[in-house]
Amino acid sequence: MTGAESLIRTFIASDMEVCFANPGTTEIQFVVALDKVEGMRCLLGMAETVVTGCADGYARMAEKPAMTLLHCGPGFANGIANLHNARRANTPMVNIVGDQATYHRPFDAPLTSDTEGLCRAVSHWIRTSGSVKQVANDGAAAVKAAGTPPGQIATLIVPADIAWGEGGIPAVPLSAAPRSQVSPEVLLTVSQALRSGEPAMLLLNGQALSEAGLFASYRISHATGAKLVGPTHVPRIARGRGRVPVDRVPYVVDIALQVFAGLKHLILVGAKPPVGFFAYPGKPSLMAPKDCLIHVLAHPEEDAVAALQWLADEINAPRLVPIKEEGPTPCIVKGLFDSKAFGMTLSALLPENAIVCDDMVTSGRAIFPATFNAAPHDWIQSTGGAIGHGFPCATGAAVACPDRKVVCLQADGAGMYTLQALWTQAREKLDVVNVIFANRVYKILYGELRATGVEPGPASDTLFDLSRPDLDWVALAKGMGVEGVRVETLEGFADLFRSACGHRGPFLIEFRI
Ligand SMILES: Cc1ncc(C[n+]2csc(CCOP(=O)(O)OP(=O)(O)O)c2C)c(N)n1
Repeated sequence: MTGAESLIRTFIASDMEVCFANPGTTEIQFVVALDKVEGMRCLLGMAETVVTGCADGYARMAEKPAMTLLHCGPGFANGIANLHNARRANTPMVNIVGDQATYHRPFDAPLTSDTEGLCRAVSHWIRTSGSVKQVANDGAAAVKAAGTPPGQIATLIVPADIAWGEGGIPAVPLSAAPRSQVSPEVLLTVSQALRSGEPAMLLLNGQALSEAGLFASYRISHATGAKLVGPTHVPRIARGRGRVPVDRVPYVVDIALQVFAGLKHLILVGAKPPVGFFAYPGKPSLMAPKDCLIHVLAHPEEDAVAALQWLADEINAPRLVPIKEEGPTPCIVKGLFDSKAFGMTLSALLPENAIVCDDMVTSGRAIFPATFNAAPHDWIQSTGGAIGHGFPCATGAAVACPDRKVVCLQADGAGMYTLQALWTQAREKLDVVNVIFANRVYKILYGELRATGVEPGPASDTLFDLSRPDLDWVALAKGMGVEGVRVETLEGFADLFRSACGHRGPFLIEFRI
């Protein structure tokens, strides 16, 4: 058995069943093994950042490690932007990176690079396999590292001669340690802060954004008056009718500062302290007031749900609290695009149990409260600020959950980074409705420029204006096998979205705004 085959057999035994890939010559032995061994579905992404974005969306929805197969240092490097997003989301992922044969490396052939250096930049765990007999053990260790709470990026580099060498031995799967429990001292300190009667807020992330985590947080909020908020970019949140309505920390610093103004206790639950996305002259980096005490109830790797439930019981919060409806009633709004009106319209039509992937940039700023009362759904979003996450993330989510409708809300500039994912959607017949917000500008960057007090000049217009020529998304989608239609009004969107949701398979709506 080759080293590659022993590795693939180990992954299958570790409950990994999908391989998102863009292989090359150094990965040929893996492809041979995938041909031979049953149990792993292969998907091609026609750019590595599509592959890594797909794996991210898949793992977030499948709730288990995703696998990628990438080609040498340059292939991995192409995938870094969405690996960065995945890392920020604590997504469990195993990357197999083929590389030059060990004895060939000193000859410095063209694809030779600092593979370890490139991989280290975004991986929590990294290893280069050194022996055919050991490579499967390395793979089992990689799966364990990926699954270590809260989820990690594990990268195994496999030189070609280790992959093709005979004598591979499949390894016994290794399981990751469970989440650690929050200590009683921490729980008591936080419960005292909540009982103080001083203004308090829970900033929730990761596991705390699950339905159970949100409900326990709601009980605490109900009993103490503490407010609840999520991060600006949520890795995954359970939301919709009957679920706890929680808004995100606003992106714009001045508005975010208002959210935290007057707070005396900020309690982090799987979250980091809230900071500005960027620094701006004269504005603070930390959004919480200087005199606000920051408590950590649960670190990202700890059992946040158990901690929240314990806390809710400890402060005698009732077990059953009716969830108060917030946000507008879903209805189909007419007229031109507006973020809130779009949210209300989407709310009226979103299928039950849908998965929404959000890479909307400015078009989505007011959408969260406007979709509180949609049918129950999960919302996943780019978490690391590297744009071009929506299409691939939606693609991976659709692979993980074939029985759920995936709705990809994609800004046009960001969409151009990874539009090849549409081709993967077409080829795999994935059930995704892609909505493109075609404003034909990098609107956010015009905003950032004007915020400095300067009006755009010829350079900014060249760099931030996406027209001349206008992108034709319907044609772009068609070229990749996805049917698309253009709309210019909310009612036009509503008609088309309703009919797209009545069919299976990929579809694209270009919303000219
Ligand atoms: C990988 C990456 N490259 C570049 C940027 C810088 N950047 C941030 S937003 C943006 C433009 C976004 O434009 P678009 O997606 O059209 O959304 P809009 O601002 O129009 O809503 C760019 C280039 C980034 N965040 N990530």
